[in-house]
Amino acid sequence: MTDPDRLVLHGSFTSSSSYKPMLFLALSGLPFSFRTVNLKKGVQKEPAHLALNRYGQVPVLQHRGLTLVMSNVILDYLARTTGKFEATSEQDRLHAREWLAWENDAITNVARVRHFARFRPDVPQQIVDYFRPGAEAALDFIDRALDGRRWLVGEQCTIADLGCFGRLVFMAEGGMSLDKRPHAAAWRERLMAMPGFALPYDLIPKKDAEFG
Ligand SMILES: N[C@@H](CCC(=O)N[C@@H](CS)C(=O)NCC(=O)O)C(=O)O
Repeated sequence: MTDPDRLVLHGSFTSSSSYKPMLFLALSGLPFSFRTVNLKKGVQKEPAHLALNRYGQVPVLQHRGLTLVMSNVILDYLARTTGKFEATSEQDRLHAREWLAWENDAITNVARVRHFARFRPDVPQQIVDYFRPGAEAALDFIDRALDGRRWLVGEQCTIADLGCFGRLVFMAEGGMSLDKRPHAAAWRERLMAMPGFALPYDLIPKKDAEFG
């Protein structure tokens, strides 16, 4: 009998969208179960997974009889229900969600370029070239936003930081970097110094796993 209070995250080790809630859980030290979804084999399009996620994607979080999809909805839920990585004022809580909405518009270009580079050699170069300026502009925007700041919102790390960093984490696989973006690079160092931090290939298992 599954404990309804136990968090269950369905995801994939190659997925930045899965990494976002996975990073939240790892940094929080919360116990959870991980269920792997093999994207290469197309398990995300099979009826059992579509019953959880109508979009045929990862991640999915199950908790207390609820089924949540969309990584930023999951981050919002985790922050609200656990109080971790939540901003302290109502204005900052709204700002954190504003960053997540922007991330979904803009940093998604970074994920797209990386996706084509890593998984879709069949995609014509012109298509990748179309998305690359938007990806680079998103990285520049984050860098400027962090000039003089430790975190995107308030004085502490919030879901805004985890969501934005989690989505851009695979940028090197798409030929992008923070090398000439010192404020964003320092922010990444701060994240990487947090207890429990790990990069996706070290954090997300290839098999089902229990954490805590
Ligand atoms: N907006 C969604 C994006 C989810 C997404 O793109 N997931 C990818 C992996 S990062 C996926 O499941 N791809 C497999 C597919 O679309 O078939 C979120 O934030 O959760």
